[in-house]
Amino acid sequence: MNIEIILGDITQIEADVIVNAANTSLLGGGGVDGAIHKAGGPEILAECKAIRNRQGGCKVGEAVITTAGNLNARKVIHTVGPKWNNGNSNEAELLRKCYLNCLKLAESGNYTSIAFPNISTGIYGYPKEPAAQITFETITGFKANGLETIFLVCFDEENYRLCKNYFSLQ
Ligand code: AR6
Repeated sequence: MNIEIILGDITQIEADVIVNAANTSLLGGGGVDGAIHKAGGPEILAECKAIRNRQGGCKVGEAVITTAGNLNARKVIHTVGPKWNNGNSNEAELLRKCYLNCLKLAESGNYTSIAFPNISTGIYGYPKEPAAQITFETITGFKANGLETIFLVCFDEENYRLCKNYFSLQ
């Protein structure tokens, strides 16, 4: 499995699957969620609403899949990261679950490439260093069975530097 760390905007990435850092409502928001819905167009929100009607949104640590609309991707996987609460609310395990459930969902659809943002490290306030460590451990510990390329798309220099450091250790 090939892992690429990129500094940039995830809406510009070409990959089978683009991961969104959503919220439990699946109705959109700011940050990367806002950017993905804006670039991908209304089809994504329409499918999110259908999922909401079926199962009532998405729980923290879980993931759901929709069309990618106008993005250069086949699918968007929406996952909901934990809000940082000083490490007192099982945040590390929930963040790990986000990455893992996205990877599993991508593999179950036979997709070969997936692009992640740095889940929870923006509006949800997860400190970037421990988040990068969890991202690294979860991605490198995943036994891929079809996935060939994982892009980790960092929007800010700090996440980029931290992720570069962790992933260069492998
Ligand atoms: N491409 C890649 N990464 C991005 C982009 C982009 N275009 N825009 C922001 N980031 P955030 P969260 C980075 O806040 O912390 C939303 O309102 C950003 O720099 O998008 O999981 C949802 O609806 C940061 O490193 O998501 C939820 O309510 C990372 O993406 C809430 O925010 C995640 O930041 C989720 O908060």
